[in-house]
Amino acid sequence: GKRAFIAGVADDNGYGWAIAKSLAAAGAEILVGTWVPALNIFESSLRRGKFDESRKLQDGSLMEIAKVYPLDAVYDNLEDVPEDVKTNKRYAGAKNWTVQEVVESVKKDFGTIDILVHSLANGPEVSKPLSETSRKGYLAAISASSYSYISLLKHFLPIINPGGSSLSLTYIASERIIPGYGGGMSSAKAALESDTRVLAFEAGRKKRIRVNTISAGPLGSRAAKAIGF
Ligand code: ZID
Repeated sequence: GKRAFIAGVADDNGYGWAIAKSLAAAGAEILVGTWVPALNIFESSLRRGKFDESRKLQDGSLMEIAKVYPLDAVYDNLEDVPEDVKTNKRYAGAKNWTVQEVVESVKKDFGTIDILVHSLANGPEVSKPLSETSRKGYLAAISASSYSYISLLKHFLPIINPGGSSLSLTYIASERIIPGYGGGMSSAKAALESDTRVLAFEAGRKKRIRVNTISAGPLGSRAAKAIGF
């Protein structure tokens, strides 16, 4: 069977959860990466059976998540983490959640993966038009929504089995004007799409690994509701 790591699952409403279910139904072993501030509530909801109804697969069995890894994909390693985040109450309780540390843990626990899914994005100024977006907000959107994918692929590449596959989620606002998708999120998706082409070339040459991005349709996820979509 194949093993998949899905980054960006913190409830049962988003694309990450739905993709995990499809992969589980196809027989894959499921590992997820959950944003650190959302970790406790996600794990306790899982444990208390709150997701049991939506864990149901077509054949009546429940999706199993082999392991939940805390992850903050805007930090590549511990040296990147500022002091105020390190000591933040929501972060101090978890450990090994930078991209490099998560990949080291997955390697230690499971050895390799076959499928990497990036289902995460964040744009703190998404509700501001691009022309009113701050430098800080713009760079934060790119860091969380675009570079996070480069970083995950870069660190996972050595432990993705040849012939494996990698996927992210994009949005048509990269190409067309969609008012309301501001804060540099349209730019972040344009970068993600361009990077997908370049990374497909590089990872294909290096390890026969496919790199794709899917332009998603509307889904009432937590992220979509937060921006009023
Ligand atoms: P989600 O909230 O389920 O997933 C986002 C996850 O990212 C959450 O679990 C967060 O905790 C996590 N996260 C945020 N920051 C970090 C971080 N630094 N480190 C680790 N995790 C983090 O929402 P989702 O399922 O909507 O989002 C998944 C992907 O789908 C994202 O790349 C979206 O941009 C993409 N996507 C979603 C939609 C949608 O409708 N839900 C659309 C396009 C792309 C879209 O907005 N018409 C109108 C709107 C849309 C499409 C068509």
